[in-house]
Amino acid sequence: MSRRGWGAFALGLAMTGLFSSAEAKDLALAEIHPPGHIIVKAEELFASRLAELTRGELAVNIKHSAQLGNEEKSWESVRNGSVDVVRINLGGMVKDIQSARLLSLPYLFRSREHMWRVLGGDFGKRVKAEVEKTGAVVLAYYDSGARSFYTTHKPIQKRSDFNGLRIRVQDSPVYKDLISELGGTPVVVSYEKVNEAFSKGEIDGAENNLPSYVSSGHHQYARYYSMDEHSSVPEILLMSKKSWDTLTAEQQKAVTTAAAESSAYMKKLWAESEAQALAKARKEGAVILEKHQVYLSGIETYAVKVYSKYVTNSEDLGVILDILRSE
Ligand code: GTR
Repeated sequence: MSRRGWGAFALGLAMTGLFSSAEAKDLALAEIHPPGHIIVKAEELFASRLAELTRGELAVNIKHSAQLGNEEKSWESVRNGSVDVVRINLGGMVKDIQSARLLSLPYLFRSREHMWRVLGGDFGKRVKAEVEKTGAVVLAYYDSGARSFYTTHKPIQKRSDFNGLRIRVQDSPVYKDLISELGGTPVVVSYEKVNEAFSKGEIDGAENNLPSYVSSGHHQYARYYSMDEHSSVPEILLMSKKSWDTLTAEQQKAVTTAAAESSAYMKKLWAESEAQALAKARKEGAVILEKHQVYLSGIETYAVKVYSKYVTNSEDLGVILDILRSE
């Protein structure tokens, strides 16, 4: 066969997918969690399903443990197109996305089911539309459970326990205001640096969900975990618009399907991963204060003061009231 003939033959094979591995397009996925974290497991499923659905045309390369930088960097990279896919928490997007600001308000959701219903409705569409204006495509939301406070020397049970405490927060004005309202001092530290901040005595506490509390090792420094469950801010999987536009319509469909499947997979595993984290924390010496041991009413009163700052117009007030009233 002539060279030109072989070329056409190879092209034909590539089009049928038989040459797919040679033709595979690598998609880097920025993740701050290490392997073994429930989120990374969901991303592994996303990668394997996407490879299957595209017969090897798209290969996701999970850059875990913040190899590509912290979450703030990921959020920037996905918007400017320097990273293909990122998984971040909506709590870190509040400076740019008003709906993320509203989602971060304390005590907004009563349960995971409540949060999922809200995300599945008009509010979820609003988040998607606001995010997509910034140059990122929303692929899926993931569970992040409820976040609670944990501290090094004494447990938080009531509002006055915050006095004088330096509490690590994500770089979010909502969280900073919450801690100040409660009487503590917010300290912004990126996730990967929290253990260092604990070991240097720069912070007295932090807040997170149980799987992250344990997988990060924070429980080894801050052994009092007070289940106040002050916020439930979901995780989000995003693709840069720049990368999205290089995909064929069929590949885009495969990306959306694989992302939805990975989110459903994680939803199924979430409760179990919380239970495992709780058991591990207890086994390794953490003292867990159950919800009824934390005097929520005192804390809630201060937390809701934050609402008045972030719910700034009647439309958003309507949205928040709808969420609070919805089943
Ligand atoms: C985790 C979340 C991360 C990050 C982290 C943090 O639970 O999965 O995306 O937001 O909390 O507190 O910085």
